[in-house]
Amino acid sequence: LSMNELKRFRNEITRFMMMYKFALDVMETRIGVLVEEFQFLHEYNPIEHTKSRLKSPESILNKLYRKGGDISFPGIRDHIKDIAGLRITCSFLADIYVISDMLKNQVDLTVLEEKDYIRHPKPNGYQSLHLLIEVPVNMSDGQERVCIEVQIRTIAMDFWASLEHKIYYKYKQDNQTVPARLLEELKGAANAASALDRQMERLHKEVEGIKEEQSEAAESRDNRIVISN
Ligand code: 0O2
Repeated sequence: LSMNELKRFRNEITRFMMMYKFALDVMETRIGVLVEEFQFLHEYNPIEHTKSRLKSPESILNKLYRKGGDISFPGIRDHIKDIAGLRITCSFLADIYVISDMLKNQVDLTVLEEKDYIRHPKPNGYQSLHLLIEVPVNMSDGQERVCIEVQIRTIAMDFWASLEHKIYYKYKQDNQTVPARLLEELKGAANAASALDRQMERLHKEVEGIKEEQSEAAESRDNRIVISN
């Protein structure tokens, strides 16, 4: 390759990756807007934190190689759907579906695929809601529709997935099979995380119910005062 060709190629890669970064920026802004409005209406924040990441060119190429796609920009676009990833960690189980429904209701976003590993956990116990979402990004020469992977989960699911990833990393890296006892224990830990999620959700609903009763009681007290005046 000549120096000029090399430069052109480097610019193409940079612009290609920029598109995914912009798509993440767009999504993060939208999530921020939803959360602020939700907090105003319901007096609590359903999101603990969000984290976005761009896949490195090296792991894009590794994945492309595994999937058998050709090394071209359209090849990468078609085969690798998680170049841009956004992880949303929610407080309670129900919040996951609230956030997912709010995203689905945005007319210019297209949900290409949904995988519900909460209703149908993976055999190892992994839980999360995965959405592949096409996001409009306005570039100088027109609009691009960029696909990003959104993972929505609770703190307990995130805790399990992060540690499972760390525990398995060594085995996965060396292509070794994971010992059956480890698999079983991690599945047990996933069940414990899931039980914790259900317990916290129940407590949250109980407290919400009490708050609602209190505000209804206060409202009817106020009404009586108005009438007696
Ligand atoms: P990273 O570094 O987190 O991005 P594909 O995406 O095509 O490879 P698949 O199975 O269709 O394969 O995708 P799926 O099931 O939607 O899951 C992809 C991502 O979900 C993974 O990305 C992980 O982030 C997460 N994930 C899925 N299963 C597990 C699991 O068993 N344990 C943990 N800790 N995370 C999981 P990457 O690319 O593997 O990694």
